[in-house]
Amino acid sequence: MRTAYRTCPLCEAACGLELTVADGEVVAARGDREHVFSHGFVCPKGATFGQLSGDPDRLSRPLVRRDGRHVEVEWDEAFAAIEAGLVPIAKRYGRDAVGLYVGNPNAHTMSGGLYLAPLLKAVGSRNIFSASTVDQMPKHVSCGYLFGHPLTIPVPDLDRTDLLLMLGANPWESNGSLATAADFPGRLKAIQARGGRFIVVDPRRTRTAEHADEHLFIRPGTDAFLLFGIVHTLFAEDLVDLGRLAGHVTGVEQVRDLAAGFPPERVTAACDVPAERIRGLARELAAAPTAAVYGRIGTCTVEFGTLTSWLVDVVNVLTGNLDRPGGVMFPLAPHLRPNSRPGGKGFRGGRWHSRVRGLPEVKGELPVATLADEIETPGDGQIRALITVAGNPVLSTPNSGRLDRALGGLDFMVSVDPYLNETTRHADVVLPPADSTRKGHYDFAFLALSVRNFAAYSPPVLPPDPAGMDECDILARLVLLVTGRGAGADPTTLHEALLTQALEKAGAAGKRHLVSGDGPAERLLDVALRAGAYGDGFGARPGGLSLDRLLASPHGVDLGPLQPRVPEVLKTPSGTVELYVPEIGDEASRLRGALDRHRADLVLIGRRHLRSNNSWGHNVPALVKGRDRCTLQVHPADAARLALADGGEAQVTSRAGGLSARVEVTDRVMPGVVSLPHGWGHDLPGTRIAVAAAHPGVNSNLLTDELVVDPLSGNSVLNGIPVEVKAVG
Ligand SMILES: Nc1nc2c(c(=O)[nH]1)N[C@H]1C(S)=C(S)[C@@H](COP(=O)(O)OP(=O)(O)OC[C@H]3O[C@@H](n4cnc5c(=O)[nH]c(N)nc54)[C@H](O)[C@@H]3O)O[C@H]1N2
Ligand SMILES: Nc1nc2c(c(=O)[nH]1)N[C@H]1C(S)=C(S)[C@@H](COP(=O)(O)OP(=O)(O)OC[C@H]3O[C@@H](n4cnc5c(=O)[nH]c(N)nc54)[C@H](O)[C@@H]3O)O[C@H]1N2
Ligand code: SF4
Ligand SMILES: [Mo]
Repeated sequence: MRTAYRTCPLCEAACGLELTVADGEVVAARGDREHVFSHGFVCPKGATFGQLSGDPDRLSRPLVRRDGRHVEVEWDEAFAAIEAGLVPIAKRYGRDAVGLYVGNPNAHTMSGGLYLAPLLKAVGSRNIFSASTVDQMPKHVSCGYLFGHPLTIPVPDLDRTDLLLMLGANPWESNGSLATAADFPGRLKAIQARGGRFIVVDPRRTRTAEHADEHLFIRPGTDAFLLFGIVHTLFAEDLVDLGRLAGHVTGVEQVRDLAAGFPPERVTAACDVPAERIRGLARELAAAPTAAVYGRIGTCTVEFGTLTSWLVDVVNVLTGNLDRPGGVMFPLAPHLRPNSRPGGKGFRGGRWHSRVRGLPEVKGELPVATLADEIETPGDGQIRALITVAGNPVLSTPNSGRLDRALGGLDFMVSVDPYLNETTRHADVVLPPADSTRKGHYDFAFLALSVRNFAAYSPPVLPPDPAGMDECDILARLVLLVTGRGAGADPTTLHEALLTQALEKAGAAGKRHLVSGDGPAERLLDVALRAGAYGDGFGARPGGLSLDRLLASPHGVDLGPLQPRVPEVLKTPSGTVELYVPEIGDEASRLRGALDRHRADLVLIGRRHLRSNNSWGHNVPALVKGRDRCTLQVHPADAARLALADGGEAQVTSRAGGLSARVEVTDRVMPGVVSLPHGWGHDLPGTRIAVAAAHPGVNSNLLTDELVVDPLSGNSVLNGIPVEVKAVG
């Protein structure tokens, strides 16, 4: 028996785990009490780290489809099958004929942070899709406009704020997103304990809402009205005060003009929040010593996602809370460097458009809502082969019934994934990466979104499985394969080329001999850390960060509370926070037009449960035990009106499709709103996920509509879907 420490890779909270290892297995996981950031916090998912890694359904060898069945093969054979299937398609039809979909866990692996970009570049296709367009793309776009770069995202300074307004987030279940905060619930309770408040705006009375000082129900998809009502009030009552940001902000007058069309009396009927309460929120945010507005999934996966995300930060700016302690602030991750000076090229989306629907590119990718169009529609640039890496779009993207059928029509498909599931069952070749116990971990994505600056690296807990392959090697071999260097090419070639590139970029071309790290990802991390904001500069700043320093600090290294970073952090052409761009003006006009829009009788929203993890936690018995969680929540008044009985079946239909679900009558949802969680629907044939298949639930994305997107980001609309519900039997 021995103890090992490792960051939990399952959600954005980045908790430190204390693992017990016996006989080459992780037999227990609990919170690491000495961890500098999570201080012993763990949730039920993190506690199953060992079971998830040791899941008997997890693939240990590649699969190749023969005569409609997936059979295990050796790695070389699998790569040879990919070369034979994929390369001729790219040669014959061009690069765009190969599409890629990359999913959420890529944000939680070192291979995703380091080897995905080279793979996308090597394939060279415009048909790149990711889970970002069913998630946070609106925030990237709004931050791109405001601060000049889509990754310059401010996070609420939870540990110091006096007032937190949270819209469309349920961190009591999700543990937080675009705000890495281990023990998010504890940090919220601490706000109250120090005399502050937090307010939740949500169409459901969530667990977070139950703990809040106030919960306001809001009609799904209408947060932009509420927020514009707040902005209107800030101007009307002369409450705008930019604080220390004065001189660093442009466009205030244009925002005033846009907000003129949204007085609280006018927006209240659309969003169902009383006008007096909207005004009150504006006054409270302006008066609080410090305040932060934070919006998440419920503000992004809606028709006005970018406008709503923009409004969140506009309120932060206008109340003087951007970039000050207790407001919203910009983290500085250890593998990154501050900018040398403010100003830059700024951000632009729509550099190209999707072939079939003309939807704009953003951050080099196209909206996943149009993936099925690109596969189904014949012509130049049609997707004939698909590569998926850590994604399950058959459960996670809108109108996924259609996508499921489209995947069946591909000429060739490769999936890098540890499971044979709803998506990968369509693959001709499945390449399963080594599990989390056998790989190192560093959070490239989430340390740049953390509410406190810190650094942590975890080495592999167990030695490599001789029959397995690390995901960096898998992705490297795919890169070499698609660039014509053969199925058998040695991945070391690419590892070394990337290291040389990284050293050059860090201005450390001659320092190769100083780099440490056992694996290729570790060596790249060492370079990034040593050249980063707190780095040792390859010896120039003794005591600074390096891989060795993190290896010697299994509980992480605390780097202190967030620091003000304006103006250095701004990459807009003017070097200021640019509140106004014409694209936003157009969206505000469109929102005006929606003020008096007809309201559907019933709209669908999603929800998350503490023991879920999008679509792939459901094969762990401890995470699915107990009552069926995949129920359709219906308000008692709607249930009465529609003659729906608690525990009975209901048929739910939308423009996109239909399904039947078990009804749960509850006043947790507001009237006119029904809720069904996503990530379920594990009863499709041809999968190898026994536990999940025994608890299948239904796929809520059979109902979501791929034809409606947030125009500026291309993000899918997954909340506020008009539906009809009828009792069955
Ligand atoms: N209706 C509705 N739909 C939603 C949402 C919603 O709120 N409502 N939320 C959306 C959001 S926020 C997201 S992020 C997406 C997620 O969408 P996806 O990323 O497409 O789906 P996941 O369920 O996260 O699937 C992850 C896949 O990665 C595999 N995997 C796990 N670990 C690894 C690994 O280390 N390496 C590799 N290669 N594969 C791995 C799993 O087996 C699984 O197949 O879903 C979205 N869909
Ligand atoms: N347990 C668990 N944790 C997870 C995940 C998981 O699947 N399970 N997924 C992870 C991922 S990939 C992500 S992106 C994060 C997401 O993290 P969160 O954003 O915190 O996710 P949710 O719990 O879905 O909370 C979204 C809330 O928005 C509400 N909502 C829906 N529509 C609207 C609307 O129009 N307006 C407002 N104001 N609210 C609305 C919903 O009722 C819900 O309570 O969670 C991560 N953590
Ligand atoms: S909150 Fe997230 S990071 Fe922490 S233990 Fe749970 S799943 Fe892991
Ligand atoms: Mo997500």
